[in-house]
Amino acid sequence: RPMRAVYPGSFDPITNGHIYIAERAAALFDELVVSVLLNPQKKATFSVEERQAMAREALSHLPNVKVSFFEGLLVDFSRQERSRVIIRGLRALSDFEYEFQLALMNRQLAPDIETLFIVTDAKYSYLSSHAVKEIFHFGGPIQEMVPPGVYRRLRERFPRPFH
Ligand code: COD
Repeated sequence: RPMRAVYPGSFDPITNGHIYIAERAAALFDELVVSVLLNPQKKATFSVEERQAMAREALSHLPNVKVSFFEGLLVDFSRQERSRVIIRGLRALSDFEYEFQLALMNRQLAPDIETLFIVTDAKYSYLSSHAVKEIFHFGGPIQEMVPPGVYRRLRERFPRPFH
């Protein structure tokens, strides 16, 4: 049976840091499912459809990657996808506390599912979806931080004279 992993996240929007993790995970597994969280309680900048479209476009060079979305518990989605591996990216030490809690919680819910951490590239260690949106709002350059499709959608979404 092919080895499959799930890479979950908000991806609001996908950044070059996320893409880097997806590329490395796709090289390790037969199939990688990048899955966007649909959470009506958590206000996202982009709809789940937009977030999937941006991720699909940005990952189209990886033939063994599929983009989808999930609702509810991540471990339930992983089981449904027949994956026993959850991929997460690690940036600085500040990610650790949250990621550690998430991984232990998921292990308690599903002991057979493993969380696998992939360390980011140094050049993406400061990069987050939140930072990209904030820099964009204040007119800063984000072209090196996100794929072209994300840059275009940000400009469409938040038209400003200086963009
Ligand atoms: N370089 C490398 N990795 C990065 C970078 C970067 N520059 N930026 C982000 N990442 C990593 C993050 O560390 C994370 O591992 C992943 O990429 C996705 O990041 P985000 O921010 O888009 O996604 P999150 O952290 O908001 O995703 C949280 C989940 C959706 C996984 C989580 O909330 C969840 O599973 N929710 C469903 C309910 C559930 O099952 N909860 C668990 C029990 S408490």
